[in-house]
Amino acid sequence: MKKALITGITGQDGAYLAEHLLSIGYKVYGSYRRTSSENFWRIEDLDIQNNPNLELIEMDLTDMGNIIRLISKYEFDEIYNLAAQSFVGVSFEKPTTTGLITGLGVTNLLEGIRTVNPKIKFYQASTSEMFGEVQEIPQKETTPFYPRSPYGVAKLYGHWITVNYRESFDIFGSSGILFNHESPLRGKEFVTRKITDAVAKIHLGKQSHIELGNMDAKRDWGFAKEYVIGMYKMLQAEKPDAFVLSTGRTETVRDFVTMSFKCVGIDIEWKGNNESEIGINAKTGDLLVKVNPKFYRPAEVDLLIGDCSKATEVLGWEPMTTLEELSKIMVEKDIERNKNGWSF
Ligand code: NDP
Ligand code: GDR
Repeated sequence: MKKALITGITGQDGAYLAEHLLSIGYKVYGSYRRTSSENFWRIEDLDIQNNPNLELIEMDLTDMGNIIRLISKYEFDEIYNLAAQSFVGVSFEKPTTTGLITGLGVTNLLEGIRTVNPKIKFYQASTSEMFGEVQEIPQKETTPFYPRSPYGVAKLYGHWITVNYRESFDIFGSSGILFNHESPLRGKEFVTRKITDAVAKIHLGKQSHIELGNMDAKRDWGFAKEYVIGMYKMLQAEKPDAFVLSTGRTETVRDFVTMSFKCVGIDIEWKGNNESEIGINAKTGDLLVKVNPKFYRPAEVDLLIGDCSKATEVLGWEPMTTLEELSKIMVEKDIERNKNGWSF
């Protein structure tokens, strides 16, 4: 039985990856950080919390001694590093913390592998945020990086240190350069889930409207459940490498709002622009969306669109779910949750 460690098991991708690895016969160790209250709602939602092959262990990414002891104790075959301070907006307010966890945390894990067992395969959760300011359309593995946030900069460090340990110490370290991927397990601070949760609440009469930031930002959004399979495939490939996972389609935040309201039968009409833009119900004239500049970022990534042909060719991976289908899955789940008074 193969043994995998997933750091960040309490996050969106950690939960889906655990579900996938368990389904193909892995023993999965999910690491989480010590907090005053437990945060396992995602693995509960996927109903894997009582799976005998899932073991939850406490691990602090910023503590190398702790990491070395755990790697020695459990003898993992594969480590998937998904833990991070992952919210771009917050990284402008907490750049040092973001650097320590999202950046240096990667070195701590790689040092653990180098020290205990260099044969352990390592997956690093890299990101399209490393592309940042547009250098090329679409973005692929060879596109130059130009990060636009402390998060993007920290991830770029994690990306290159993985390459460096591969070249210096022959460690099987691969990076998945994943474009935005969403699901009903997405945290509500991220824009898609913020939108689908608000649409559900507006539909149920629990909220009047939603306030958002930059409506013109364009993202390449896919379905998280499919992206974690790409992570697994990267560690089964013949050799370690970097791979883009994306859909090849980009839409604005505004488009995603329009799409999500359509799921509950509401057509939205857009008026004004920038800070004065609003979205109203085309039938009733009710205000549904308002721009609030407090959600703007000090520096923005305007346009992301990925080319995943290398992953398709080498790994046989490709995205399946359209953005319309994804927004429907998310809105329907949020309606169900809001009806049940569920707050995550
Ligand atoms: P989430 O924000 O849902 O999950 C992040 C995980 O990291 C959580 O389990 C969180 O724990 C954990 N974490 C945060 N801070 C620490 C810390 N100090 N020590 C240990 N663990 C910590 O992210 P996703 O699941 O969406 O993303 C997974 C990874 O992939 C992240 O590294 C992210 O940056 C990256 N990524 C994500 C993309 C996406 O579109 N989703 C795209 C590209 C890359 P807790 O629950 O306690 O907060
Ligand atoms: P992103 O995702 O920054 O791309 O990072 P997020 O959903 O936070 O933002 C996407 C775009 O929407 C704009 N936006 C808003 N964003 C938020 N969160 N809230 C708002 O109200 C709002 N209004 C407009 C943002 O400005 C941005 O342009 C995600 C994270 O999962 C990262 O960890 C990951 O690396 C990248 O995706 C790929």
